[in-house]
Amino acid sequence: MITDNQFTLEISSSTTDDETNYRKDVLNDLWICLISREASLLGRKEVLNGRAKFGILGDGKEVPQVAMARAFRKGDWRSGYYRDQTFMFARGLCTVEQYFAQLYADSENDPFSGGRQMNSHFATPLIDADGEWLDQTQMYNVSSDISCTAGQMARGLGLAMASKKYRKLDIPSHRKFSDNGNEVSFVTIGDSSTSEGIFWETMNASAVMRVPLLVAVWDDGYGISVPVEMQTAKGSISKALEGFLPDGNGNGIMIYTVKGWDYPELCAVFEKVSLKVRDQHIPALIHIQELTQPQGHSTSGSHERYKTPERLQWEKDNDCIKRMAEWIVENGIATQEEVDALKVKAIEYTKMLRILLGKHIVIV
Ligand SMILES: Cc1ncc(C[n+]2csc(CCOP(=O)(O)OP(=O)(O)O)c2C)c(N)n1
Ligand SMILES: [Mg+2]
Repeated sequence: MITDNQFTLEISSSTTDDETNYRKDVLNDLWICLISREASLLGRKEVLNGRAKFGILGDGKEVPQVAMARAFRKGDWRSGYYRDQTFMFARGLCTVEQYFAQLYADSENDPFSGGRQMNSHFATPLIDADGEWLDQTQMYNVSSDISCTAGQMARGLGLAMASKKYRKLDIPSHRKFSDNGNEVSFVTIGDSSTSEGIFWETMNASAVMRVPLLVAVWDDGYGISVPVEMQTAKGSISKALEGFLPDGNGNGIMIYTVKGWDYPELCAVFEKVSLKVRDQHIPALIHIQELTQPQGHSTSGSHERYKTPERLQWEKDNDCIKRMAEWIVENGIATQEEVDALKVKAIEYTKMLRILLGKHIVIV
């Protein structure tokens, strides 16, 4: 788990408590993004060096995920897909060690699937060692990830529906499952997976049933090698969905767009939208635009083969962590030197981890 105790930054004593806490929060988020990026870079190397079979990594999606983690409360559910390692690190649900254990299919140390699933296929337990239900209202809940894209939609809808039912029925013996329906079911999905039928069925049903579903679309402009214009109407899922916008009676889906590199806006949008969804049980979709894939889709490909030099340069210039760091410096939250020092620390931390992990790896 990446926690504050691994993160020690000198905070100037001349600042107020609020300023200090804000600065700490922002820099802690940057730290998580940096560690997550290093884990992705190392993850690809581990596969290409033959120490793991396949990797699908979360680089280029880090910043919106620290923002989503801030809005995610105990009792909430995530039904997502393979890009969400940064969210898991940020919410304290996965350590970097566990992340690599799953990449290595390490049956003893992968807590999510015992080495059976691909990497970044996360889950949290529902029962304790005695087979008793855990109190889900006191936990950050993650439904077990599956590899078929958009498969997370139906589960996310079911979880949201459960909250609606619990609010209506208020069953005393079920208090471990819901706090009067005040949960949000967070679903994450890639831009191209929104072309699938189950995405559209889910969106329609969520509006008809008025359930607390919040869908975040990580839009990196590609589904493997296929650009978004070739599979989404108008090249934009938020535009394509406009007919779902709520009417005067709150029937429909609230739709928001935000750039994936805009850290303050992402935090504000996730916070505001999740409160509305939680309180009013109106579904929402946040279209997170201008994300990137610094290393391409997965370890099985090389995006230099299908992206133009201009696109590759654009992805470098608009890397979400790069832009978050620029915002931090421009707004005096930290100096360039402090940001650079964090980057060095993240590289050292990951290298150290690689040495520790190496002791456990059997090279086949
Ligand atoms: C039902 C299904 N069809 C196809 C695939 C193969 N596949 C894996 S990832 C992927 C592209 C997903 O792109 P997108 O939804 O944009 O997410 P991204 O990887 O870009 O974050 C495809 C087609 C799959 N896993 N499941
Ligand atoms: Mg995509």
